[in-house]
Amino acid sequence: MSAEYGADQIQILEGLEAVRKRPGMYIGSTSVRGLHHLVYEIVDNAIDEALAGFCHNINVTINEDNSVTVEDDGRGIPVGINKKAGLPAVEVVFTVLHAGGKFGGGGYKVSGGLHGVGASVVNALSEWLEVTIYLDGQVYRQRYERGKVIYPLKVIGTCEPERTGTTVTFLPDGEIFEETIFDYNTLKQRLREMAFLTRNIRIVLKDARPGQEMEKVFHYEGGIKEFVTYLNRGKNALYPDIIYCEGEKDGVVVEVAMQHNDSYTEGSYSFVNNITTPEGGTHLTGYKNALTKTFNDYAKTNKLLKESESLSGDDIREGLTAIISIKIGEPQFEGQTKQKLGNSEARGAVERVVTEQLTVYLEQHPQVAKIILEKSIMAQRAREAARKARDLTRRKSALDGLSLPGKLADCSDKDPAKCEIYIVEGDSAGGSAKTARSRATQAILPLRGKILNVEKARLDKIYANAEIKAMITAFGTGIHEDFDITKLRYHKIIIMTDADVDGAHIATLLLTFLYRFMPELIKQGYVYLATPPLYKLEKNKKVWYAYSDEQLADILKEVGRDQNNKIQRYKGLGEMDAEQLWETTMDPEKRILKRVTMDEAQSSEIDLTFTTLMGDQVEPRREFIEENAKNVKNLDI
Ligand code: TTJ
Repeated sequence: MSAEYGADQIQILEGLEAVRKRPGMYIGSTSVRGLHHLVYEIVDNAIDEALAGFCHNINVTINEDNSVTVEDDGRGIPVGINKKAGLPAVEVVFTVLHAGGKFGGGGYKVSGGLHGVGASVVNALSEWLEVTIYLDGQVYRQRYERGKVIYPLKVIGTCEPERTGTTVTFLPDGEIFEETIFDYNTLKQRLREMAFLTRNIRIVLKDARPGQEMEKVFHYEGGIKEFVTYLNRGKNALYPDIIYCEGEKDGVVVEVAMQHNDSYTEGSYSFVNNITTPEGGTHLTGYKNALTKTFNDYAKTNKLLKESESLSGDDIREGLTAIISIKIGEPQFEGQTKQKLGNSEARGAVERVVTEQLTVYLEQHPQVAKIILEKSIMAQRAREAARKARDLTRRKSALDGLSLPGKLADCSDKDPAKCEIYIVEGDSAGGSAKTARSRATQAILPLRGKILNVEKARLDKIYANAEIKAMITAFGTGIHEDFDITKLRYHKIIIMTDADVDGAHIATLLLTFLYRFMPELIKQGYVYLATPPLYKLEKNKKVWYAYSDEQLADILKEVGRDQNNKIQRYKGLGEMDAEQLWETTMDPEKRILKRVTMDEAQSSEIDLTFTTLMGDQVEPRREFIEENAKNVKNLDI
């Protein structure tokens, strides 16, 4: 350990010690999410250097020992002595806890750049961290362990004078994090997002771990325009352009890109200083105001709408994919999770930039304007029809009291906490489930055939759909503005479909419906997937069930492979009799349920996950964590 300890150093150590004592305050949590947050904190610093115009390449590598290296070609963190601290600036960056932790209330990220408070936090939470700086032909290095300086900044060699940049490698501390293994795909999603939001930066993500080597380059010359193209991939765009507005007002840099597709759902994602704001805020309000006003004005001026009529914002944004990205010096965040932008100047800035530029765009592109307005007017009519249909059902249920769907075999217990509803694909499987169930607490709702894809249907059609109506009435919560979670009749909503591609597809359609219409059910953890077995193995009157190919292989290894084995491959729930269905999939003592999770912060990634699943028919399973640890141990899902 270097030098004597002055008061400043003691203060520094106390600061980082506080981070180690309450890591959640600084990085949100010590779960796998917090773990990945460390990487973003470091990358943010390099992104700042890119925003300042000095950095063009960022390399992120997951190393063999599960440490991570972040490398940039910026100017290099200054190495000169910082007067106030009496230490090299780089040492200050890594050892002095900057004011106002991200999650600690009080302010947000402040510092030289827009980001950059995180480096000392990452350092404090790392078993070790090494920084290397290429600057003025010298290579500097310093090492820290759990935030403590191991040696003073030293020169370890020379480099070409043109070579500048910063390289940081750190190993997350196993004493702090519940999980220390990085997930390539998680980093990939966020780094891709960062690359879209920072036009022209080139980010290379590498996984160097043996057996899982991967590499991906993110470089988008079009920035957020390309982001919109990416989000609309696999959908049908209504016109070829990406509408793009950019400008600066009152110190707020505004960028908006948008394009409609032929779907009926809106996908707007807003960012402040490259950080996603799932709860929106003033910038999003400004954007929405501008859109509604500009399209209504245009429609009236051009006689596409009567003076007395007007389109709602929702109508105009039906099928619209948009990125709203602003950069602001001192963002203020509000709301419970501090994710909602509060700066009032942001509303005005976005509103003015978008109104001005969208007005010009529409005047110059009357064809595009016409396409959008035709869609908006259709949306308005459908919304009107849906409202009438809903009013009708509301009135009906007020008259009849709550009338449950005819197909529902309800349970007798009335305590929602004890009750479960199985949503079962197909009448025959529904029949077995009705026989098999435990009547007191398990209700069965069989659904016929394919479920309506709510991504591809308008509201009026959705409300007219029998299966959807049955689910809404069975759950008891209502939807949209009527939604009331306290009226939920079952605290477990269990989707039970065949363990094949079709079954996965149906499960995905059901989840899409829940995600779009009753997201609270997923957020609060009420939605589950049942796991029917794939195989039954019989040998000498003994029976095993396997829920994956790997598990079957394991069982075979244990019992031995010989001709006494009778292996049955289940293709559908219908192949099991009621007793087997109970034993393998419904008995609370033995079944495996996977709880469906949704990141509380809904981001473009989640939406993408759903759209991707819908498009590619990938099994939804990987998205879900398992409940029931006792059973899961010997499973490989
Ligand atoms: C500060 O102002 C003078 C020129 O350099 C500026 C700076 O700090 N640049 C900078 C920091 N570039 N890259 C970083 C950086 C990169 C990584 C990977 C990690 C950290 C903590 C900072």
